[in-house]
Amino acid sequence: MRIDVVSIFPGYFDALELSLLGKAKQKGLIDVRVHDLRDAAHDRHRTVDDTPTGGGAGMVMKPEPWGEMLDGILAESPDEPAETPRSEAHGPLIIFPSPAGEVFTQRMARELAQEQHLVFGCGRYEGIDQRVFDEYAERGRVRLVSIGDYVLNGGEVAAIAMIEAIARLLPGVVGNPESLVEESHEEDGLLEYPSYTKPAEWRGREVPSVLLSGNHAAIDAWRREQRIERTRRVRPELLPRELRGESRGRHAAE
Ligand code: 6GU
Repeated sequence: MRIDVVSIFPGYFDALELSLLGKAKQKGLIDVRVHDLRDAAHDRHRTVDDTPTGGGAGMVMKPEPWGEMLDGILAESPDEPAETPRSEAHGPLIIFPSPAGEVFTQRMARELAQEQHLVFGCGRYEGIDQRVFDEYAERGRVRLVSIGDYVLNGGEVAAIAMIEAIARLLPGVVGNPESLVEESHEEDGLLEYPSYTKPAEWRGREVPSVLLSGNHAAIDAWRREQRIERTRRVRPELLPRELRGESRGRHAAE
């Protein structure tokens, strides 16, 4: 998968060199290229922002540097450009991280992991001139995506979160593919069960005895029960309908 990132703070993306993603890059499973938006700003101060037209607080990112940068990236895309404009089938997908976007989920990560070429356009200040979104939505596919209901200073941290969630789903990135299905938000939408390792007792705290029993059916049943309990307590809205009514009435105390 090819990933291009545009930002005025390319240094944020040094984090992608670490750990699993760094190895995936080395193995050629993902090809991440980070671009400094200021390279497409040609005045003496390499200006990328200006005051909001119509007034208001803060600054807005100017369209010209974005246009030059994105045109260059799209011209080099390894993905076939869409035959018909607005076609859902082909061509690179431009993602603008934005608190005004649709919310990023594991489902979306799985969907985006099918793409050949993703472009992340990270805005700062109060946002990017609307005509940039309109221009590229007319020429191809654009999505505004938020990583949750809180406000960050810019799209960089959100883009890193999304890239990690997407890249770890690509074949060969995570060593043991089975560890991908047994996690929160995968398979059945329940949260993960609690994990333990040795020693069997630590600071007077014991590992639940069922886990030491060797009875795999009992262990599976216990883990499933833990996942349901935890989901009901922390994220009741995630609980599948068929598990909703089974409350044991002790959650108010927790
Ligand atoms: Cl994608 N961007 C910003 N600036 N803030 C956010 C966000 C994105 N997602 C949640 N908060």
